[in-house]
Amino acid sequence: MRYYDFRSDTVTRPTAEMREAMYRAEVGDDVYGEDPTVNKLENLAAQMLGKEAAIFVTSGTMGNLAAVLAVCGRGDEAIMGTQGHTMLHEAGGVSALGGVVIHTVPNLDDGTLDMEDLPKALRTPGDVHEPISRMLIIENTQNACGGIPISAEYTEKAAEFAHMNGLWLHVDGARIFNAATALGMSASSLVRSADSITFCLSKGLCAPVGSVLCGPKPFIHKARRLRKMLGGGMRQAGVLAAAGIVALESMVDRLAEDHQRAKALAEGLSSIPGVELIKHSPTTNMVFIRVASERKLSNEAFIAHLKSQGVLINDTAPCEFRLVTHHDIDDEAVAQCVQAMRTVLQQN
Ligand code: TLP
Repeated sequence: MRYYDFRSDTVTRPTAEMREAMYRAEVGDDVYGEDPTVNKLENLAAQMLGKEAAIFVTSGTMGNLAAVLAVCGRGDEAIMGTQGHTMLHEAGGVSALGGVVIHTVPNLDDGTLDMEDLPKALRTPGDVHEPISRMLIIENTQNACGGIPISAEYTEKAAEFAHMNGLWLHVDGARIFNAATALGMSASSLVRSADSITFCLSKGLCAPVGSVLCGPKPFIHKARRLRKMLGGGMRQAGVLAAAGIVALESMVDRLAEDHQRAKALAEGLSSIPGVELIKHSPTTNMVFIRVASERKLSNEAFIAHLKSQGVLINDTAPCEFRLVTHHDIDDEAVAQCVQAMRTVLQQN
């Protein structure tokens, strides 16, 4: 049976061009800095994000963790959203491995952190009772709030606040190219005022593995030691970086197609009685829905019924679900998904 997989854009498989590039990749030992393909990817990424340097890491999670550990010592505090991926889905790594205190601020509906809440989250410098505020993390696109693109203006305001208060601004830009596409601007101008950014090659850009952390040279130098410490020194990683180069050179422009299909999917789904679009979606490649709860269909049963119709989705809360469009989702997949959901809800 063929499954249409809407669970995430992480499920994308490498394209034929990527597999060819991986096969032909020139490699060396990257821990010695001698893998020409990794070096090429890092230079390209730094240039595209407008930062001084970059480091290829195994995952978005490792990129964010290395960034936090490079800036915060044990007992230091990182401010982030209650709906931030670093808070919700990174296994508490910054605290478990770095002894970093997480200070959350609620995300507003539009994915941002309220500029009025941020000053209240600051600790008093010099007060021996308190941790030291060291870092602010924002996420773009903001996944859990709806895949929302966060504007350059907001990022600049957040940076101004951070820098005035001696904080480092890190952007978890796992899907920064989706944000840039939606906002019609370059990724580099979107994150110009941020100190560092992690972005993922392995989501909508279709590379099989990997993310890149970008920032100033001394910070990336620190991150290199941390990557080694975290077990991410990958030796002949050029085989993976080769796919990453294809991702950056030829997969960015097509993200607009995913956004178009998310719109078509949202339109189709919202025409089904009992299905409601939530979280302002879609603004990029994510569609969030609420399915009328009086149906008494558990999330597990709903997901299983859809699976039996060839459609895979994830839930995010009781009666709430996320569907993500990506390279492996074509128009037929969208039509099939809408049809499957209509059938499941008619029959249950
Ligand atoms: N997100 C995954 C899940 O972990 C939720 C997904 O399917 O969306 N930052 C953001 C904003 C992310 O959405 C993700 C992955 C990451 C970081 C982590 O990236 P990886 O999976 O490469 O560690």
